[in-house]
Amino acid sequence: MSMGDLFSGMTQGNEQLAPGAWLLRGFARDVATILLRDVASVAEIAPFRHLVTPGGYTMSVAMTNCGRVGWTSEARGYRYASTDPGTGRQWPDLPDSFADLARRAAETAGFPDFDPDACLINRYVPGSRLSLHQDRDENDRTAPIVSVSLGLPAVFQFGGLSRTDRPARYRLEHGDVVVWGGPSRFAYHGVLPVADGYHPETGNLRINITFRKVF
Ligand code: MD3
Ligand code: FE
Repeated sequence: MSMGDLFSGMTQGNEQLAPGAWLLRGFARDVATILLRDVASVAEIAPFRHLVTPGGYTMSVAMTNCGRVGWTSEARGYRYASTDPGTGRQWPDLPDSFADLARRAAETAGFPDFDPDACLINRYVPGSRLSLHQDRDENDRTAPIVSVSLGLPAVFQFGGLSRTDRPARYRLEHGDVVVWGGPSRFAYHGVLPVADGYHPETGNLRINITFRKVF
């Protein structure tokens, strides 16, 4: 698919944030209830936890994973592992609803055949934040990352390839999907403290699901 196709056809209404970065407003809205049900099922097997960074800080965001490998943080660093350090068991399978959505979103943004092997689920309460970082623990550097926002809105920061590039800000709402590929794959990004609020589907929570290709 060419850039011209992307601008004229199926992605009409979608917003290109930067080269390779596409904001698909409301792309997951019609499956949000199913996704949230499946998040709850994953969390029954692999409970959300507040990971501690290698620097000794407890993260305000609680996390869990599903898929072949999951992202974890330990004293010796960040890594992908096939077992949940909290339970000692394999991460739960990627629910069909997740795999289907991730694939359709990536294809819409011009990345066909996206086959994620890792899915990180972040849970925010009001005040939770994620400081500016790069995602670079994945070995497949050609695959995009697909992110799905559910529940309370958040202000997302999207910077450049250098930590000191001043980030742009975007409000991400329930059902919004962003695909980060190509030159945007290694951009710095973060989430400002989530404001207090109420969402009919999640109460006072924001849930973010990211799909990654590690191997
Ligand atoms: C841009 N999550 O899990 S999603 C993360 O809302 C993470 O929970 C945030 O950053 C959240 O690592 C942001 C949007 C996102 C995810 C990955 C990216 C943006 C990205 C990777 C490269 C560039
Ligand atoms: Fe990230």
